[in-house]
Amino acid sequence: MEKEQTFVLIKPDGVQRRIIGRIMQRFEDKGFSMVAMKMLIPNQELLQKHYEELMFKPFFPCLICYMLSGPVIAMIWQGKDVVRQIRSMLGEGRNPLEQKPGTVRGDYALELQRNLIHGSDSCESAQKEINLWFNLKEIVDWKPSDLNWVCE
Ligand code: DAT
Ligand code: MG
Repeated sequence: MEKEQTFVLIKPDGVQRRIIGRIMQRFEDKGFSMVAMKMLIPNQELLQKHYEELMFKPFFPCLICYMLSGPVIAMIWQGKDVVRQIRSMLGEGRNPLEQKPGTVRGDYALELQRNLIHGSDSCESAQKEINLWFNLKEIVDWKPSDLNWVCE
């Protein structure tokens, strides 16, 4: 069974625009399993850690302010090649205007900052982000009953 995991965050605009379900549907349809989920309003400290690599970018204060503006949905998704697959399903490249139709950002977003969703960009950052946003006991170990029909 493929245990690769990735961290996905539906940002405040995704929650306010009521497209949580449609986004999650895409990942379920592909054959991935959700193993943790919670809604929260993140605090500044958590966001600063999450985006620590961008700390010195001029847009950083604006990014933090936007991410603090309402509830988000934090999730862990599991499955074969899930880190790379979900990045491509989001629309890799942060500018939604450059994403293809069929991707989340390509279908639902127009702006660089209001790009709806975050997905880990590597297995290493997935582990780091999962540890930052979740406790071990919030992660559910389960096996979908159709898994043998999805993966060979
Ligand atoms: P991604 O979200 O595709 O992983 P990233 O990690 O480089 O992109 O940047 C994180 C977020 O920061 C991104 O989703 C939107 C915001 N951002 C990046 N570059 C920006 C810019 N030049 N102006 C405004 N916001 C920006
Ligand atoms: Mg990133």
